[in-house]
Amino acid sequence: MRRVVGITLAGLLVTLAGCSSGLNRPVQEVTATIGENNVQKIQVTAHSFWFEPNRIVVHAGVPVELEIHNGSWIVPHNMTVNAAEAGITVDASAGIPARTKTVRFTPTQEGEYPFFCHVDGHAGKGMKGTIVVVK
Ligand SMILES: [Cu+2]
Repeated sequence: MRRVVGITLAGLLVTLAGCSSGLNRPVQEVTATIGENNVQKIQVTAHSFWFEPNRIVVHAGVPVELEIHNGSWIVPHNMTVNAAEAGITVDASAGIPARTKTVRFTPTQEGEYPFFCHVDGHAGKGMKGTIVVVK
């Protein structure tokens, strides 16, 4: 009986971890809409191991409010953007139990800037994406 429970628990943990690969996933693009208060709001879910969406289009010169939600109950995730030249510096960890983190920045320069999860080898498993700054 104990063995059956152990096996069931292991199966449950694997299911909860969502150990599906984020590699070769299709591009899912979302364009921010500018709200009444002149803020572009975007929500991103960090799954194990991919971001949804993985391509985020924002407008230059308009503040961005980015809400990162961890879609996993047991795997901590993060979103990092190192694009200080474009006004985008993000290092937001969405852990457990604080699974949602909101960050704000104002992109200043058009271009494409990569983002990734810096936890363990998650980026290599597919936790990567692109912030596209347009006029
Ligand atoms: Cu991660």
